[in-house]
Amino acid sequence: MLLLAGWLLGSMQQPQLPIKTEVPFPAETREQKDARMDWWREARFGMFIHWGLYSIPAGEWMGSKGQGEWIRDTANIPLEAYDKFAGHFNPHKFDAEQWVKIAKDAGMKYIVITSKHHDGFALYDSKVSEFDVMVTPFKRDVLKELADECKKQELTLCFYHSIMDWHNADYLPRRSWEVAQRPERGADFDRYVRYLHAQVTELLTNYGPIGTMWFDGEWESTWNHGYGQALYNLCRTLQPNTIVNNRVDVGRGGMAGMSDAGYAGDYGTPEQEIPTTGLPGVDWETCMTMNGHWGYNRSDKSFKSTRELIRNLVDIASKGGNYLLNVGPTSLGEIPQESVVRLKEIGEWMRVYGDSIYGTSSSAFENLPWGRSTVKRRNGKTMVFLHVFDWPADGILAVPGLGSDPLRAFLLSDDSSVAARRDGPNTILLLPKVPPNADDTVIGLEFDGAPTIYEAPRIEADTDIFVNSLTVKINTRPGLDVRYTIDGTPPTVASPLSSGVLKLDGDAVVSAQAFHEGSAVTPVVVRRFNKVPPRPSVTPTDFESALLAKVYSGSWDRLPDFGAMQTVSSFLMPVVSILGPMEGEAIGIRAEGYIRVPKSEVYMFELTSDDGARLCFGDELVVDNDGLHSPEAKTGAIALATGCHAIRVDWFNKTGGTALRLRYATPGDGYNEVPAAWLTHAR
Ligand code: FHN
Repeated sequence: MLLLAGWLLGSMQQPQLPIKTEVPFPAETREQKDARMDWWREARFGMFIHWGLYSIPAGEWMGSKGQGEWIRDTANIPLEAYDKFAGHFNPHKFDAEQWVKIAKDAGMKYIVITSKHHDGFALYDSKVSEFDVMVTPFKRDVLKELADECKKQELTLCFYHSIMDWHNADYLPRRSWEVAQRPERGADFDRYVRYLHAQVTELLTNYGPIGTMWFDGEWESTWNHGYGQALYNLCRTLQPNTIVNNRVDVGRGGMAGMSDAGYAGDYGTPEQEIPTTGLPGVDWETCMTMNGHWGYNRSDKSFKSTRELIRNLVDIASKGGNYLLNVGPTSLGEIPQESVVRLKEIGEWMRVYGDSIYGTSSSAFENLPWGRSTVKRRNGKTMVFLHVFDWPADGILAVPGLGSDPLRAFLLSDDSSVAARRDGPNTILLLPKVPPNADDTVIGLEFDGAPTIYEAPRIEADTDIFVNSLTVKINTRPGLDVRYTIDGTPPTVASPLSSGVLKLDGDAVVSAQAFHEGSAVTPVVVRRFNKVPPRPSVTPTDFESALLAKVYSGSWDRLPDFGAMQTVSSFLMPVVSILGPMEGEAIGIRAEGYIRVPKSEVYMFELTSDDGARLCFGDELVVDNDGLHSPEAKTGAIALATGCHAIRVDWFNKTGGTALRLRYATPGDGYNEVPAAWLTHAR
């Protein structure tokens, strides 16, 4: 088959690019990139479609119902057995016109569909693969039909293409459980990369203009920056205007989705999460399922409400991002009714309020207690859209920190005017008692030019507790007087001016507010700090170095009570990290012992894990990072007296990658690994 690939590549005018290079695609100016990204930044909202052979088992295998598009791996289905699904793929209800219309009516502007997921099955007529839709009873090129419909209905078509491939014999590594049945002998990864390039060439040659190439599965050890850069270059060579996500390369930092500098990719891809703040100057898109699975799972009825989906879209747009909302069609080719209903309702909202989403940029306000805001500049004016989630029962809405008076304020639902007046640091809007839309009613404020918005001061400190003393920073704002109190009373123009740093020796309630020309112009911000006694140390008598780790076997979505379970094995854990006995899937550990700290202080702990983990001191839970997730860190703090303290780390991995790391910091210092010398256990 690969000989055929070579011949076909020639016939497809495969550009003669290296499959590995560190040389980036020719640089483009900021203006050129802005022009390339313009449609995507305008769009803000797209449909993700995960569809393939995995829709046939629909999440179920040998009695297990929790599977998804990973079913071949998570259910350890041998290649031969999985390939048989191809003989049953006949989605006679597939209707490209209907799918595109559902997306369009929802207010979505682009569709990203899996041309090939990790299982290696191509949803299109690939001349370089025998594992595609043309060998199924269906025998129709799904992507071609979607491309034609997207053109007709004026949506942009994009492809998700997996770098990881569990079917192609040249892809490495194999799944750990199938190495015996599928030895790696004879596999040639560079030959696989040429195959990957050939398929990407087909996708960017035969289906018209493609908006984005959404790569995925870049995290395994065989993929590297050289391959990633070359694949990015290929896409941009074939279609210079296409946009390529950051998963083409290896610079992405886990599910948070953003890349380090120096790696290929035009935008970040947070997954199943929304960044806590906007990322100025960075293009990013949150992808998210409507229920708990990307691929169709017939048992999973845990669909997010329409309200939650609308508010996610608004929250993301208020931070300058795009929302790629997923549907997982059935093996018959139908988008699940639960998704259809939600998309229809979102579309009803978008028809009224879409102007406050499309082409907007991140919020002018850092924090609005009752909702979000988006901003759009148009015809020399600035539109500030206020998204009110929590409607005031009395119809009086306080907008904090607005230093300019709007030319007009109005409800987007009917263009009716809204009365506005100033009250100290707030602009007060007088609204109807009943919101036009309970999920999110949008108020437009129109300004001549950019409005002045005063950001509330920030009270910053490593922790809210301290043992000896604590340094607190109250940031100042250029042109503003930031004044503060430490007794819980609101600041006045007579209160002390913040110099930026405040040293606390005892409990305090710190309040800060910004003043301009003697008038308060921001809300008061408040933060409580407490001086606490350190947790008394213990004196273990007979101990030796390292934590004692007990191993458990099972498949969990959250940490179980290991204490009530049968241990499979045990080992010594000199540092809190992924060690040999922890490699693999469906595994858990409980590591227990003591940590010896050198001084009485507040210790902040950062626990990074994939999947879930928890850190306890005795019965006190200090860090909770439980749940199914890719590598992510959570932090917590505890005051400890000099000496030994009982410590316990629980961790589990269900499937896929693993991660476990524990770091510590004390106020004012950076995080460091917990030294092995600090860790012991009772003999
Ligand atoms: O492994 C894939 C998963 O199946 C799904 O495609 C998501 C969607 O972004 N991406 C990977 C998990 O991060």
